[in-house]
Amino acid sequence: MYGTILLTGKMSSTSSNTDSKMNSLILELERIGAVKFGEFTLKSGLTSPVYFDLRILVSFPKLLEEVAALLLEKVTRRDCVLCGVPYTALPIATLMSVKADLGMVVRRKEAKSYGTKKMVEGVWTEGQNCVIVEDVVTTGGSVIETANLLRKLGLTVTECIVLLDREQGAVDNLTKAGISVITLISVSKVLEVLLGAGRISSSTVEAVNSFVLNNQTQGLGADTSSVIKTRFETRLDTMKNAEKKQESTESDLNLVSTRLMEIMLRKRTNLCVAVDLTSAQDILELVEKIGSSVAVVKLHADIVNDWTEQTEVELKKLADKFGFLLFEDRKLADIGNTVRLQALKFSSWAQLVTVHALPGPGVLQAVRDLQKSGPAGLGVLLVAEMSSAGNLISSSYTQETVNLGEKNKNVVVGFIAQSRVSQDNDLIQLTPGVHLSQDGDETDQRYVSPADAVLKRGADLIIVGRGITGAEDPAEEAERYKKAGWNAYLERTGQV
Ligand code: 5IU
Repeated sequence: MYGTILLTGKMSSTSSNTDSKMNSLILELERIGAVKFGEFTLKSGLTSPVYFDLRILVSFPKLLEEVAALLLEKVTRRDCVLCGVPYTALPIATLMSVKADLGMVVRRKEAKSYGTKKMVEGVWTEGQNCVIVEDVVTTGGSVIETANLLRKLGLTVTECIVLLDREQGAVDNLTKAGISVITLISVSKVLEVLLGAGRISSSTVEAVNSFVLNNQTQGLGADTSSVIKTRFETRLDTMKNAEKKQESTESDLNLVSTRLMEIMLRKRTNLCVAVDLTSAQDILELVEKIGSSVAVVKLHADIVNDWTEQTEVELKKLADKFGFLLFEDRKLADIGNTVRLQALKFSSWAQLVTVHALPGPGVLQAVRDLQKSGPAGLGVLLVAEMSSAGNLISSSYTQETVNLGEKNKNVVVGFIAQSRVSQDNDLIQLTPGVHLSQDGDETDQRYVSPADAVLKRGADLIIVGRGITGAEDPAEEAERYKKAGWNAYLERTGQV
């Protein structure tokens, strides 16, 4: 099968020759199951329609050798040592090292607890070049981490050779970290070849393309002010560290708000769309159109005439595909036991729910009890203020609500409010009553613009309903609100 194996490290093949080698490599990777399509939960918690498992290459020595040979063709310098990022790239780098007679260094995952406590094994000279070898890159984070360690130890790292790029921003991130990247295969190439060979359908191609597009990681906040970055990233870091130390993250942190912050930064959006439609089909069609623009989709399941479990399944699929949270705006307000039973009805698909603080702390305890039932749990948004004219919420009720939220950050994500009710940066403010061209509706709704909601009222996210759902082109309108909301957010947080 792999009769002609190139191991000279020279650029000896013509481009069509290289193309056909690449095509057969992709077909082989799919055949052995190193490339899979379906539904896969990634480390990040996201569901991906494609999965690359190159760890299994070690069971296919000829293919492993071919991969090493093709990667070696990309290493142009001979004054370097190689370093494979553990573990998958280690055997690949080893083969490359042997065939090209280039030295290798091995990075440990954990420092030894005895002897020299070295993090990197091997011999090198101060300033010597090191080329990193990696199997798959998504954010490029592991390569950057490896490069930083090697640099600390005196090696010069400017280059990385990658077998497969998921095209989600790694090249950008690595370039910014001073590492130039050469990739052998991209996700687009994989899709093109497998589609051409009839191994996958065009709907699979579409699903993967959409996942890649909606899950870009480059420059997390490259155009984001340092204030938002500090606010959100401190939180994300705390979360990751707790996870690493396997500490319980239940006590003072809330997974849903971390996920929400992460989505906002990644998609650069602070838009929540209120999809107040009464037909399930209409809802799904609309969400498909606006999915790439939003951080949150807000629903009232109880206004939908034909809501079924299938609606929940389809909504979850869209949420995974586009990367947004589902928010059931139920406004729970009963005693704990009833609230627990009510929340059980939607905790399998929603990650956010509105709650009135008026029953007291028991209402939060009821939701907290359900936190473990969903993949990311259920987070509470307390109704601190309302947009409707003549509403009965008093300033002392607002204050009591805020106090309750600030004391229960393990279950409370933030507030629905018309002004900056809390100074606690861990809590997120969502502001409804936002429209670009109207002051109100024919009943009691009062509107402000996205810019005013963010700049004057302190919204972290704007909630927009009919401004988008009633537009002729909801996709285009969602983009317009997204831009208006995010630009205002950058402006505000840059000024703080
Ligand atoms: N909503 C408000 N105001 C509030 C609260 C909730 O408008 O104070 I609390 C909900 C109602 C609707 C959405 O689902 O937000 C706003 O939709 P329109 O943008 O279509 O008005």
